[in-house]
Amino acid sequence: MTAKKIALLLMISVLVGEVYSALISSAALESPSVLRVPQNYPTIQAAVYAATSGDTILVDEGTYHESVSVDRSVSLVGKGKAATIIEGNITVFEQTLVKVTGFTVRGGRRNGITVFDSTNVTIIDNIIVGYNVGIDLTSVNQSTIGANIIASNSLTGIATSDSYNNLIFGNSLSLNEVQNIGLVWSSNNTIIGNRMNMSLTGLILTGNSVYNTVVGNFVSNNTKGVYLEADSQGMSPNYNTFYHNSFINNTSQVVNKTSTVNVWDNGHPSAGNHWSDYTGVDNNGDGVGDTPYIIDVNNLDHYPLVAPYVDVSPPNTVDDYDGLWHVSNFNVTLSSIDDRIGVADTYYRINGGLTRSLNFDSQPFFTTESSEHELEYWSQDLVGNEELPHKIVTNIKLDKSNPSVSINEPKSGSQVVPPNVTITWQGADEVSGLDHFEVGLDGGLWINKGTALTHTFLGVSEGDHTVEVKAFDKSGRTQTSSVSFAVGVGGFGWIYLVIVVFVVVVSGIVIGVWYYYRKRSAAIPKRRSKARR
Ligand SMILES: [Ca+2]
Ligand SMILES: [Ca+2]
Ligand SMILES: [Ca+2]
Repeated sequence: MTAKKIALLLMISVLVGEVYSALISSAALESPSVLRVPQNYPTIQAAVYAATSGDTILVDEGTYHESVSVDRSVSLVGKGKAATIIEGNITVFEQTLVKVTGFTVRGGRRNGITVFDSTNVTIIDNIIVGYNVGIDLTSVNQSTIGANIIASNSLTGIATSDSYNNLIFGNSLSLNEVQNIGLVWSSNNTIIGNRMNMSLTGLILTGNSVYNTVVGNFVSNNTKGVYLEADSQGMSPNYNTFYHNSFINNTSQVVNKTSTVNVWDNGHPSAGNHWSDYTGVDNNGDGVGDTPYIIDVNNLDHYPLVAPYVDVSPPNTVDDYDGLWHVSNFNVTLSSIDDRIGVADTYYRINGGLTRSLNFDSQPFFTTESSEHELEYWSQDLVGNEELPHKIVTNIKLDKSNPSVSINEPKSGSQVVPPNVTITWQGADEVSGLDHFEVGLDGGLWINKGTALTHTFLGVSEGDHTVEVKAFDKSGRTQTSSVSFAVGVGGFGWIYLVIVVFVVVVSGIVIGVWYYYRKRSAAIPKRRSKARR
C-alpha cells in the first residue's frame, strides 16, 4: 500500500546524484536548450531571464553571490551540491515544473529557497545552511523535496503552509533551531525516510494539518520528537498517520498540546513505530511489543517495534529484456522494489552514455541497430541506499532492416528444358546476419534450404512457373524474390519439328514419285516385247 503511494508520488520526483547528467541528457533530447553559467551567461539570473519554458540552466562549479528569482519553468542544475555554491536566495513564484538541484545555498538572509503558489516543483539534492528557514513552501502542491541536507537554520529546516500532496523524502535535517520540519495548515503530504535530529522539535504539525503520512523517518535527539499544536483559531492536526518511524532519545517523544486524534501504527503485522522509551516486552519474539505505546488516551501505538526501523538495503531492480532480436524500436522496462522504505528513483545508462532516470526520462528506449547494445541500471531507495554493483545487460539486439535476396537462375522469362529446374540465388543481411533461405514453386510448400544457395525441382511440368526464394535474417525479418519462367522444348524444338515435318512430307512426295516412275518404267518393256512378236 505504502509502496504504491510512494511510487505514484515519485513519478514527479528524483533523487540524489546523477541528476546533473540526467538533466543534460533530457535537455539534449528535446528541443529546449541548455544554458550554461558562466560560459554563456555571467549570472544565474541572466540565464533565467534568457531561458524559455523547459530549458535547463547548468551552473558550473564555483561560488555565485546572487539571489535568483525563478519566474519561468526551468531546471536549475548545479554541478554538484558540494561544487556549486549560491550565496544568496532562490525564489520561485507562481510557477510549475521548476527544478532546483545540485547546489549549496548558504550565507544569505531569511529563506534559502522560497516557493509560493506553485506546483510540480522539485528541490532535490542540495545543501541549505544558515538561514532562518531552509526551504519555505507556501501554497505549494504536488512538489518534491528530497535528499537535501538542511542544517543550522535559525528557525525551520523545511516549512510548509497551505500546501498539499507534496512528497518530502530522504532529507537530512539537523540543528535547525526551532524545528526541523514544520507543517502549518498542510494536508495529504507524505513525509518519508527523513532524518530529523537535534532541534527543539523534530516535526511540528499545526492548525488544520490533516491526512499527512509520516513513515520511516528517524527522529532523534530533539527536545520534542513530534509536536501537535492547535492554531490561534483552535484548529488541530488530526487524522495523520505515523508508522515505521524511529523515535530515539527525544526528551519528549510526542507532545500533544491539543486533543488531537492521530494514527500511530499500520496494523499488524506491518506494525507501528520504534520508541526508545518503550518499556514493554516482546515475549513472542515477533519484533512487536506485546503492549501498546501510550502517548495519551486517544493516541496509542498498538504495535510498537522493539527495534529501530532501519533501512540499510538498496532496492532490487530487474529488466524485462528477453534476450532476443527485436525488429523495431523498443523499450526495456525497468522495475524495482525496496524491502523497506521504498524506491526513490531508477537510473540507467545506454552504451556508457549519459545517466538518465525514470523520474526524468522514459524507460530505456532502443532505436539504433546493433547486436551489442549495453544497458546499465540501478536504483536508490528513499534513504539513499544505492544498488551496487549496477546491473548490466549486454548484447541487446535490434535489427530494423530486411535481408536482401536475388535469384540468379533461371532468368526471368526464360525457358527451361524439362524435366528438372535448378534454382540458384544469393542474399545478405547487415545487422543480425542471414539465418536461412526457403524456396517454393508456384505457391507450393516452402522448402527450407538452410544456407544453401541452390535447389533443383525435379519433374517440373511443361508450362509457365514462378519460383520464390525467401531470405530470413536472425531477427526473423524476411525478404522474398521471385522469378517467372517457362518449362518446355524451347525455340530450337520448333525448328526441329518444322524440319521433321518438312522432311517427312518431302520424303513422302519423293517416295511417291519414285514409286510411280518405277511402275511405269516396268510396263514399257512388256509392250515392246509384245510388238516384236
Ligand atoms: Ca510481540
Ligand atoms: Ca531500502
Ligand atoms: Ca536485418
